[in-house]
Amino acid sequence: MKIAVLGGDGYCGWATALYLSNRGHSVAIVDNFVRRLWDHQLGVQTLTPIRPIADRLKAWQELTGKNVELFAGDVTDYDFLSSAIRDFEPDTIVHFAEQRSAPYSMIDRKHAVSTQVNNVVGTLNLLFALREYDSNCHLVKLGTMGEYGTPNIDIEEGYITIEHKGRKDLLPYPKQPGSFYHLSKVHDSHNIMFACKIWGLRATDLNQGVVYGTVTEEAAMEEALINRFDYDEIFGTVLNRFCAQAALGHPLTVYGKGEQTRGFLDIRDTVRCVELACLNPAASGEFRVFNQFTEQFSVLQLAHMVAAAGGQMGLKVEVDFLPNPRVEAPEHYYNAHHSKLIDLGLAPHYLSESLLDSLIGIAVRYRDRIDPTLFAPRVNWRNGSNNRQAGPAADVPASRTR
Ligand code: NAD
Ligand code: USQ
Repeated sequence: MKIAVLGGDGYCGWATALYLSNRGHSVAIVDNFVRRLWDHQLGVQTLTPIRPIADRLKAWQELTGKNVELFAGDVTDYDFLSSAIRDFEPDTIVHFAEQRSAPYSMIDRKHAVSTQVNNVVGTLNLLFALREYDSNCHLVKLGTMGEYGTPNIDIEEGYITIEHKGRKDLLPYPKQPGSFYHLSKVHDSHNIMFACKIWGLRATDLNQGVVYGTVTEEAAMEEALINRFDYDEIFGTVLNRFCAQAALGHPLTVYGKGEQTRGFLDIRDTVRCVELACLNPAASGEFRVFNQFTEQFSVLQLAHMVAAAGGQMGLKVEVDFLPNPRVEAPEHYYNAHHSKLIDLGLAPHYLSESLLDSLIGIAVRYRDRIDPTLFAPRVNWRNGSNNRQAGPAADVPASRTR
């Protein structure tokens, strides 16, 4: 297949682009590298030393003989996006190119607005570009499990049958997201569903859980292909952060009592799920939703797993309970269904099998690059625009230097 990977220089996108290229698909990356700019502005950097995109693509070409095309530009620029799509002529477009951090979107008004403009406008542009180019081209869009929030009933895969006053209907599952970032994903979902209905587009919304790990077969082939591993308070996701903290002997930063439960998956399963969605496209006019995660854990369960695995590696790991900077249910029911990707052939990698190698091992290897001042959470959901005073991590450009 010809597959365009929007956001292909990012964490999920880079792993996906290489994986699809390695499986024989013809791949193009579309990215404006704004994520590298945000890191710079915030004074943070990935634990792993990622190379510039030109070096990455050259290394891949030299190693495998496979060419991944690059279209450098902003998906919120419609003329750029539509011409890139017409030039490459993809069968499928995988859309990762969004601002994806909840804390970033909660820094202040400016960051909330820029997150929603970047994400909602980019996706809207893509819908119009698809209609203009070829409505048969399949859109595989990265959504998030956080669109649903934490309701006191089971979470279904996208839709729920509701009976009301004697009548029944199959309706989009209610959305109760927990940040302006997560809200941007809900707005995207609504726009995509509407475009499928009116223009007959075909789309799959992958409501992905929290991704962990950095090692995929392709990214591990050579140092120049290494993927990013974020551990700072803005872009670091919880398990990656805990592993970096364990590697440095810093107490694990559990927010609140750590009873928040979420769906998680290994990055090796992210790439496989995307491939499965590409190979089994939605029907014309169909807006399909898959819940993309493999296991669910509470934050405290994760902390205990990291402490136990770290202990086996000779690391002394303590757990710290910090006041939760986010507004989220301290304790809640969580049972989210996730069978559609398994039905298509996903064979999950489980956390208990990968934690040592893929996560703590990498964190220990690059331990000298860890800046412990990036661990403390400074962005507080309750502060509105006052997070600009909360610390250098919250300001742009950052005064924080390493
Ligand atoms: P990332 O920040 O590492 O990568 C995103 C990439 O998109 C970056 O390379 C960035 O430069 C690019 N980008 C952003 N806006 C763009 C624009 N306007 N034009 C062109 N390129 C742009 O993020 P990630 O962790 O790889 O996440 C990718 C997608 O997956 C996001 O949509 C995110 O919401 C979703 N997701 C991620 C996770 C996770 O745990 N990382 C979990 C669930 C869903
Ligand atoms: N948490 C801690 N300690 C930390 C960091 C986080 O206890 O040091 C807690 C948070 O309070 C939250 C949970 O861990 O309850 C998950 O936080 P996270 O930062 O790992 O993940 P989140 O903000 O939800 O966002 C990440 C990605 C986002 C994606 C989402 C999937 O950054 O792009 O959409 O995971 S989901 O959570 O399913 O919505």
